[in-house]
Amino acid sequence: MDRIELENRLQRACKKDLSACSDAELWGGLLSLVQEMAAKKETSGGKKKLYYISAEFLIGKLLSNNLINLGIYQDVKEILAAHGKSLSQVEEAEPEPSLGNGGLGRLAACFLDSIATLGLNGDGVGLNYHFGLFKQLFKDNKQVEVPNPWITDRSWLNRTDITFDVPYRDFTLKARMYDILVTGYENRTNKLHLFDVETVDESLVKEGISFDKTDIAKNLTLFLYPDDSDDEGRILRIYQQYFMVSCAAQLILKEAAAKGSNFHDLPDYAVIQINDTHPTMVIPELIRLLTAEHGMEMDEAIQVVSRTCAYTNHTILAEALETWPMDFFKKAVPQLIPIMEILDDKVRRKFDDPSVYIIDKADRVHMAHIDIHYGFSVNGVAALHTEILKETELNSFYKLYPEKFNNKTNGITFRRWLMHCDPQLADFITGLIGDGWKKDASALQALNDPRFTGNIKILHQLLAIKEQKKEELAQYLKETQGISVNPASIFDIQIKRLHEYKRQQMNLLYLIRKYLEIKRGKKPTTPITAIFGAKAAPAYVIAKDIIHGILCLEEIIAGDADVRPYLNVVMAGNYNVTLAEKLIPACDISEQISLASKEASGTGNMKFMLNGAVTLGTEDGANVEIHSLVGDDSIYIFGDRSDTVIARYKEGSYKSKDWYEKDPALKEAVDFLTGPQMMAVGCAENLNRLSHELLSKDWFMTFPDFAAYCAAKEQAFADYENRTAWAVKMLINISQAGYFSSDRTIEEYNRDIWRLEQQ
Ligand code: 26V
Repeated sequence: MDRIELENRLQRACKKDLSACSDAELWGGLLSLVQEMAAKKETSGGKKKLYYISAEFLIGKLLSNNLINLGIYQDVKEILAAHGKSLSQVEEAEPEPSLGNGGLGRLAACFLDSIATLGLNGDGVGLNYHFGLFKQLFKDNKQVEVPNPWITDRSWLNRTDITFDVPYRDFTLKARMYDILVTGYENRTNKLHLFDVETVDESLVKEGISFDKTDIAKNLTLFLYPDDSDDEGRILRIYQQYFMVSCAAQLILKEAAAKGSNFHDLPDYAVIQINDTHPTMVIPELIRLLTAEHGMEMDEAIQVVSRTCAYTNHTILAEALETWPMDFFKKAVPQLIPIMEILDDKVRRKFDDPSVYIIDKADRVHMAHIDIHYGFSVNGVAALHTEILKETELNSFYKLYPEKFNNKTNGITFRRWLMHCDPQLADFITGLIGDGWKKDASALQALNDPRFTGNIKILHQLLAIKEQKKEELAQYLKETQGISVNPASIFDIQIKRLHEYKRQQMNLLYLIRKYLEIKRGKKPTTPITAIFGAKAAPAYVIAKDIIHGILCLEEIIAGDADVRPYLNVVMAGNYNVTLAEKLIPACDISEQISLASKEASGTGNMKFMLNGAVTLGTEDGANVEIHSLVGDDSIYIFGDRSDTVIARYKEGSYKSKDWYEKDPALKEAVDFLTGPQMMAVGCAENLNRLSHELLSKDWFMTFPDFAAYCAAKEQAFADYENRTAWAVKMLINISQAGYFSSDRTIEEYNRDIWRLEQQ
């Protein structure tokens, strides 16, 4: 479509002169235009289809991504500019759907983009949470949660005519399917199917994010991960999960039948990727439907379903591996119990090892065990993670089914995480090596060439782009959150879910130490801005205490004229995809400091690298692969390695107090947490609890890594001073990021697991 036609169509969609439109009106017009163009690229092509079922799809705002993928971004930007409008202002009018929590949900969104981009026949299936994950506010240096409504009159959601009945023990709910179009980059359009309950009632939410957890018909799709600190909250999760998978199973059978499947051949028509254990009930539900409603013999139904389902594990943290008491199923979905008992019984007849049973002695159902026994593929999400699954965490299963285990190192879509969030850098790269990298990310390797890494002018252009992004971030934080940051400082950024294993608390201890050092007169050559972004699960007490600690330090430094010019600590509020898109391009140092063995992969680490930040990290998750790609000189690796950590857990001998006693700098930082300055701005209960947790437990072993972390960080700050040498590190990181394109990951899923035809 040429520019004139595009302009005419946009004009028609907006129903008035573009110059006279508000940003919201322009957004609405672009929404209609994009929907129309995307729908034309829909294909139902392909006998076999992938169903990617996930509790989370952290899709972010969709306008720019869709404009890029439809190939009209630049034209639209220029058309708007000619009418005195700014596309980035128009983007601000779009609410961000918060249908995810972290990496797992964002990964699902990147995958949908790549599946469509590669021309594969695959849709996402999830839930239409009206308030998504909560919105985070800060009050008295503490996190406060409020609902995050995102469904406005006009939105990317399209209501469909497809409805299903979802049966529970005491009632049946009517489900309706809503679709969001998923555009591929210059390719086909797929769909994200989000199911909603017809009777949902937003007015059920009272104070903050609290609501009647027992009124399932009204509350089912209000929130993602409702508080599960009590049984009512936990059972609600079962209701939600069953709703999602029952709809998915009915949709899958309906679509397969429409294409001619007799269900004995279901694996020729459908493959299901189970994203972590939240959708696991799809296995017994499909078996139930095939036997009870379609007359298939139990044994065959189990066979058919096992050949259709594949499982991805995203964590080795014991508390995140779901097990549910049988009682919950009895209350909510008793129809699944006989099937789960049969599945368990078959396992018991075959294997003599209680660690692989589905139902344990305490009558709890181990969801991952269902996936592993009754799926045909089990994958981890980074090389180290898959090794740990095979050798440690899931070793008893690996011994039974070595052929099922495979690794699929995560990836990110370069459309959103480079072309959209840093167009200047994207153009700079294209100027150097052409635009082949947009379709084949491995082409970025051409940047690792002495013609570029040895060219001062090019290196300084790269630094100038980073400076520009830092300026833009500074302005954005000022405008949206009233936060001041100095763009001439080093931007050191840690953005991810708040969790003890990710060790934001270790970064906090470092910053306390730095604060005290500056107070004593040791000033950094270049000022440092440490930026955090993180939400803590509402019932996760220590995570909230860590946020409190960071916010208190932020206040202390802001009020200290001696230190303020040299060190700034900033906790940006309501961290989400939109904020990540601003923070990542502006970052100098990417904090990836999880306790080795605990971060399955990480995907933020990949986004930072692609945008020319240098990683400061442990040998954990995909950091290991980043390290081997960029080499020792372009990354800062520190701390104990996973085998040491795993051995220390096994020994059970770790005592944090010993480390505290023997490292005076660590002791001073820990003591500061409960010292008079923190107490003056903070709350004794939270600060004492945090300090006590570290001194009596420190389950994620921050103390043993603390000295090495500080040393590595100081080295990074020192190296930053040599600007051209630093720019070489940046360029090497960008040049090696191609491996982490989600297009590569999806090609591997398709080659090894899904086996869909490419169109
Ligand atoms: C578990 C739980 C348990 C309790 C309440 C809420 C909740 C929500 C999600 C989960 C599953 C956590 C799994 C997860 O998010 N894993 C992340 O997956 C990313 C994509 O593979 C990966 O990059 C991260 O390293 C991994 O932490």
